[in-house]
Amino acid sequence: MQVDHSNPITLSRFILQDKDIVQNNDLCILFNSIELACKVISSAVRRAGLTGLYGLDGSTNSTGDDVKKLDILSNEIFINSLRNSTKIEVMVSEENEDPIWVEGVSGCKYGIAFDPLDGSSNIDCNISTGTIFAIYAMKNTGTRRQISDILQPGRQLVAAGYCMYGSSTQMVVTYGKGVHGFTLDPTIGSFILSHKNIRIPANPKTIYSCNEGNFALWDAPTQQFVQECKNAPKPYAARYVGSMVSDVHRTLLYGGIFFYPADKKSKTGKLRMLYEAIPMSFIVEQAGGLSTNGTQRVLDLNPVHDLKANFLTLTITQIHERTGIFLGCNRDVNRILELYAAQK
Ligand code: P6P
Repeated sequence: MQVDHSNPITLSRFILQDKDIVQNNDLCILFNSIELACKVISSAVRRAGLTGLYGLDGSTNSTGDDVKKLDILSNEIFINSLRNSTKIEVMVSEENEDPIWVEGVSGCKYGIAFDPLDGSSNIDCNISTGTIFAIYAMKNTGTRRQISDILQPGRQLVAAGYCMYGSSTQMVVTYGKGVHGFTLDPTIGSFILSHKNIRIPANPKTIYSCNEGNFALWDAPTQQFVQECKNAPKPYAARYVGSMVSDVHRTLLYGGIFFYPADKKSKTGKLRMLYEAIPMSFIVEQAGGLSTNGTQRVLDLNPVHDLKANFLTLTITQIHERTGIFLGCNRDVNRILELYAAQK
């Protein structure tokens, strides 16, 4: 896409000019806050080596991962910017055990789940990282606040996006009308429309992306799929960054498949439903692709579900719930679905 530098289309202008959304100024204001947070995080990430922000700060986050200083800072940046937006009632962050309820804004339309700096294990070796977010409509805007408002199936998402801190800083967003990419122009400090209406290629590249070190832990359909990729007449290329934003971004632009299945060690998968799997699945489907956990569409998974054990029914309302995921072009995800269906 050719960018007209004399008439740049910023994220705000792009949203405001969309007739479906322009009445929804709240969402425009919310995206402005997200944009500001991502610009500040991008600046911190790019200066990390100079400001000593690398390395662990010694704590562990709500999910037991070692926390890097940039994680903490990115989380604070995102929380502060969203709180100042006055449009968010509740936040779920990978870095916080419990939901963050914003005071003085009850009756807001939105809740948000985010991973402020996904792929942070790559920070010290300067591999790209990213911010992932999912915006939910609060069902109950009454005074009684309940986390079930944000524990909704992904098909009910209002919007989703990620910001990738790679060779350039790029934000990819969807609010249900296609997927659009904006590149940060550091000379003017604005995200400029650079990839309008991103679609997974109709002739997708043959790429599979996974942590193949887990091969022995996978179940048979996943193992068979990888063997088929290797034995194809034109063998697939293996590409894996280990940073979900990077691996999904490449899959979105080139095609192929990214997956992190549930396995013998991580029986419910590794990636988080609310702020990794669901937002990325919404984006990939909006770009013409598919996303499944092997048997179900990820956007149909319900984060609130009952666990029956010994005549007890425990309702799981884990905001850090995990899931297996296979996402990408129809050719490859449909093959996964066939292999899992044949296993039944
Ligand atoms: P592994 C990063 O820690 C992350 O959450 C995702 O960004 C990435 O896709 C995955 O974990 C990598 O996990 O086990 O391959 O290091």
